[in-house]
Amino acid sequence: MSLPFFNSPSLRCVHALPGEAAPGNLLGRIEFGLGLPEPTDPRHVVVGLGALGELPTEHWLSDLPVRHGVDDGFGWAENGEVLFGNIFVPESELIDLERATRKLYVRIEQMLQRFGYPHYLRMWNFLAQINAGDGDHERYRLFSAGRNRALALKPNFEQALPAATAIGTLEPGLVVYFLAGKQPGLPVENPRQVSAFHYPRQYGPKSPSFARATLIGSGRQARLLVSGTASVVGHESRHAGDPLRQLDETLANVDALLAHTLATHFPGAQASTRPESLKLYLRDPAQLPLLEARLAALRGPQQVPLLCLQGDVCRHDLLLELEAIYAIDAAPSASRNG
Ligand code: 3EB
Repeated sequence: MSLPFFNSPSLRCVHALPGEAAPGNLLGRIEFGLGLPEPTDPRHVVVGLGALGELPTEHWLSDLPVRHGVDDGFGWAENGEVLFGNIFVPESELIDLERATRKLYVRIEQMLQRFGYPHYLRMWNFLAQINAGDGDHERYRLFSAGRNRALALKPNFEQALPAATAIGTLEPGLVVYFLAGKQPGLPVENPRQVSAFHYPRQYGPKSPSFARATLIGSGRQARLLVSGTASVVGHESRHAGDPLRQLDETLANVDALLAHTLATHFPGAQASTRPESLKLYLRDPAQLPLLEARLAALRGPQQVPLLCLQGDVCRHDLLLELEAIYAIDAAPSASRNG
């Protein structure tokens, strides 16, 4: 079967050791840890989160040749199908966090247009002290409002939102990295969850602008880029204080998202999903041992790479968040000729 969207990046995400030479051309390398030196290669990103396992680095690799450079303060790399971009904004430029975020996202939008990759696919946001500030002055809410004000400049922006992650770091400043496409991906929502862009007022003056997942790829080789997913059902946080129950609720959310994706976008196809890479953000690293059996089961017999990081989730009562990439293997639908 073929899908009504085409973004078939020869793109892989690999979790590995920093020095481990992964085969392929490098689009981006994200290193997680505290006190790491500032990168010099524009494709390298450093994020101030404690790495809890032995795989502290995420590589985005491509089979196609990659060009890279620096533009308007962004490190960038492109392969003709996708653009990887990244930027670090120091705390001194975040005094008015909402305005700074709005300006940053406007610059990102301009960059996508300038480079000819107008479609957001996936955004990662790492913000220091994400839960600091009360009520609507919480830093996450200010960030969220600024992001919304920038993205809402586009008509129908809620129909083309990217999958995203927003996590609190232990080091100052804001790190954003992203993937954008020449062709659009397909945003996917989760039937168990109110769309984040429709969250009610109680979570802030502007709702968070992201999709639950982005479907990319075509036909038989599709991938689902799953947003940071937490123990949120409807719009409410569940199981405050209980990390194991929060993980189970999170896994139920991911399962529902996968089932919904297959039912909606691969009807009648013999489609199955398998995880390719996983990332867990955990507020309190002391809780990791409690979760290990569940995580091993999630990784499956192949023991899919799982990157475990210490980070703050954007609501006080959420203890953990999981993001993932799933491959979707679909046999040609019986009603078509291949
Ligand atoms: C949630 O479901 C959890 O603001 O970009 C997850 C993923 C969350 C991304 C974001 C927030 C974001 O609302 C929080």
